[in-house]
Amino acid sequence: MVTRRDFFTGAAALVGAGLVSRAGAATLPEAPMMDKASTQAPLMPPNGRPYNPVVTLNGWTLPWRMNNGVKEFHLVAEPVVREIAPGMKANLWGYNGQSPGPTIEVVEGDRVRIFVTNKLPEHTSVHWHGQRLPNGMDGVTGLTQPHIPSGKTFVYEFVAKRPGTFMYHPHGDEMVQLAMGMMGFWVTHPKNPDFMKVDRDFVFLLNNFDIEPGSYTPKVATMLDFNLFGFNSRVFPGIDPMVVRQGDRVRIRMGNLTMTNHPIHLHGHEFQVTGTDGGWTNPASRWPEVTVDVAVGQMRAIEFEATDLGDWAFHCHKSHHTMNAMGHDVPTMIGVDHRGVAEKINKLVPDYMVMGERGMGDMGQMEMPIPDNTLPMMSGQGPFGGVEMGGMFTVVKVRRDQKPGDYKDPGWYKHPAGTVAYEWKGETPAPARNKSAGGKLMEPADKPAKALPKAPRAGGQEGHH
Ligand SMILES: [Cu+2]
Repeated sequence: MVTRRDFFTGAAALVGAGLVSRAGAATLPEAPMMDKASTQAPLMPPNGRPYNPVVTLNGWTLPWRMNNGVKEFHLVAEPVVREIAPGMKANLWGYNGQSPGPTIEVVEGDRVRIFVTNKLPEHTSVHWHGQRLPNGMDGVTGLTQPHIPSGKTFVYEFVAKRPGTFMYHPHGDEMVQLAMGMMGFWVTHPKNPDFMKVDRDFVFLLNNFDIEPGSYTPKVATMLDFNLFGFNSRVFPGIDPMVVRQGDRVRIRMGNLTMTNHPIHLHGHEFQVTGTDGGWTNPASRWPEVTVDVAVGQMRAIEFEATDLGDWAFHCHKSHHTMNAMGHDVPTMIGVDHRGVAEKINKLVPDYMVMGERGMGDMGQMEMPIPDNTLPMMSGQGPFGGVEMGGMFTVVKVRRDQKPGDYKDPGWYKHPAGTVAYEWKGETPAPARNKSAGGKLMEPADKPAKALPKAPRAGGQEGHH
């Protein structure tokens, strides 16, 4: 962590470099770039006040420079190429080489100066969602500041007054710029690093895109019918797992800049909502949940004790949000017997194939030719076969031997013998069912299977008559 000595040597070096009285007179801080879409190690603060850094899922934290006690960051708004998952890239707009932009981490009470250079083909601005700041730093084009024209750099400066969970995004031509991926996370750490301390603190934004299979650029006028849903502009199986050590207290912070709400669900553990973009929740107001709905423009911080070993699914509970682009225009064919139809069509189109007669589960396995630069609608291979998921899905991996601070993927969970659902190898006669006529319950006619437990019958009246 940061020592007092680091702090003083850092400050001394900057004072030696020349006194800077006004931001405008200073040289621009360096604008670090990122060219990878993988999760980067947390940035341990090299100077300034100490804090416990967050881990940005499939993202990174922006380094800063100290300038006379002011933390200076440099964001460059620009077109970027983002790998959405292996096999698909998208032409997005973002910051410093990626979309979303880098996470900004500061400490409560820090004076912060952010240089924003606009390399987009149109004007932009940056709104610092949730912050208490001077009105003129709020980033609403036309209302609180002029547009930042292409090629220009603007300076934002304020004190990070309130600790908590925030995000940033443009507030000018917003529909287009959000649809193109312009957004980033912001965490203001508490002055006291022991306040609400956790062992792992993951952050990411929820995204939606409408990118036609085979194309690279999102459709910017789409209102609701998006075909890609992601965490930090990645979709499963491109989203990294969140790796934790058994017994860790884990925080996951999410912000929603999509056009719809996302009920985010964790398997195997209960959590509490400990924070929103409005601040930490009052402990007396918390209750246990396994799903939290994150509405548009909201942020939620959830916390839980990682008690149970395993690979626990973590996903949006809207099932079409755990599905990639190819799944969105498939007709429902369940129960449609199209043997005759296929035969007739095959005479005209030899390769014609009908899909989905028995559900779409086969499609997760199918090696169907798909256009370039898109993803199968559901994919991802697990240790037992196809996971049949896409979009907003990843895994919380809880391991006994994961070292503190180690986020490396430990591979699939090795289940202890006898703890995995298994196939029944005995007889499987037709289950006993009631023969109801006109809603009247009758005595079961079929003999119940010898070894299988009786299936409860309609009405749940078993044993009550
Ligand atoms: Cu969702």
